[in-house]
Amino acid sequence: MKDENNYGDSAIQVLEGLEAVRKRPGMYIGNTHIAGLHHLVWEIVDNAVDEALAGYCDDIEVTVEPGNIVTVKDDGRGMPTGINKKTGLSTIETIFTVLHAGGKFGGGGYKVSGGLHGVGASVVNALSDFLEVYVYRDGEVHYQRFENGGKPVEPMKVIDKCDKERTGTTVKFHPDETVFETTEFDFNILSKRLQEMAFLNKGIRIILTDLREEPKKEIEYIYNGGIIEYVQMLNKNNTVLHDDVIYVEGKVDDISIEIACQYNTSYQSQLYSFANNIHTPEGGTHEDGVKQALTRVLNSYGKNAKILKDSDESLTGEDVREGLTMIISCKHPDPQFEGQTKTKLGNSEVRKIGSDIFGNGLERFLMENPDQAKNIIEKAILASNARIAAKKARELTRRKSDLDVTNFYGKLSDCKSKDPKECEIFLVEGDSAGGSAKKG
Ligand code: 1YM
Repeated sequence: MKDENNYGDSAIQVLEGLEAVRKRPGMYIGNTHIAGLHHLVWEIVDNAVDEALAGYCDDIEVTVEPGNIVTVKDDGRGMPTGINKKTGLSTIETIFTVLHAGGKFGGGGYKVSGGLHGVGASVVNALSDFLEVYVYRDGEVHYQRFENGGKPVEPMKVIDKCDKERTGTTVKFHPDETVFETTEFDFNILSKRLQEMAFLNKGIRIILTDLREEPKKEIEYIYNGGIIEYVQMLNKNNTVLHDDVIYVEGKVDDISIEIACQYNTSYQSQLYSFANNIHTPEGGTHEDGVKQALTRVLNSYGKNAKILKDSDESLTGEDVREGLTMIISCKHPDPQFEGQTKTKLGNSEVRKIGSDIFGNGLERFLMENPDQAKNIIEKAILASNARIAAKKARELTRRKSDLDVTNFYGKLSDCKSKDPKECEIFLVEGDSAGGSAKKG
């Protein structure tokens, strides 16, 4: 999958300076606590992942050195090294010093891995006390260093020759201690997110190395099965209901969606959705569409295959999600994030795309695997029966206690006096009309 839209040097737009980022870092990276600190790494890793998704990069290395210096290295094409027409600066300097440069707003490249505040390399530079970039391209090593919140020490220059075959980008930075509450990177936060990135972007190899303590820690993630392997990991401590993970993918108008799911014998559901590699815990249209299709297709298949009887109630969304482990990953050229925490996908066209693609894929899986289909539907029927039985039991208990309450309160009537001393509750003896014979 090569990105034909190689606009390289020309499409970068000049918007604002880095001072704005330093004044209000929260606007760009959420906060200046531990989460914001790690955002710096995600922004640089996102650019490398985009290069991988464009089809040019296989390996991404993230290294934390003593002193919390982070290096992110990829083996992509290397950032463009020419002069940018609009800024008159090298493209590299433009990417690192002009807010919103890097193509996101240029209309040329399509940046998939935009973080929550995906504004890229210049934000990281603005919030670092130093940043260095090395670009291996055309047999040369191009280099530039920035200090003190993104100020170039000198223009980009060629510092060495390299093998013509060698290409890639390396970015090394140290977060500004006057900006962040802490500048101590957390190995677990880094490794968890990098593993998630490797699951969500199959085939990319991501290596994390921590050199801050002896012995060094190193961990490598590569999942050729992508989200299929994610589901298998989530289900590893469960008994699965069918051996094959159901996997469906499709693309409409540059919007792609991938779904992997597998039932286990538990009663919980583990459903995680993502849009452009960002977790969407508030759900959204991608999740809605897929959930709708799951309920619709299991009901229709169940009826056609006579596993569900005509007299049976339809399976609800909750019935069909019991014991389900599912990953949904949507990639959209222009994602709209909504909700309380901006972690809900809002693009309305995605609902139908998700529903159609997953619906067709699931139907096909059920037809091709009738035994697994039967297990799945029978499990949902059990969930449905349990739900119906629980509802009946609830209604029965409620009716019984309603009866008790009516029996008691039916015998009460309001007091007539305004004087609190006289305002005892009157029990009405005898007649149910509650009119006459009142006793204190
Ligand atoms: C360690 C971080 O940033 N890699 C990276 C970035 C770019 C390219 C390749 C790239 C993109 C394009 C063409 C294109 C970027 N380029 C730009 C811009 N790794 C890291 N690797 N050639 C190279 O999108 O057309 C922004 S990022 F704007 F110059 F194109």
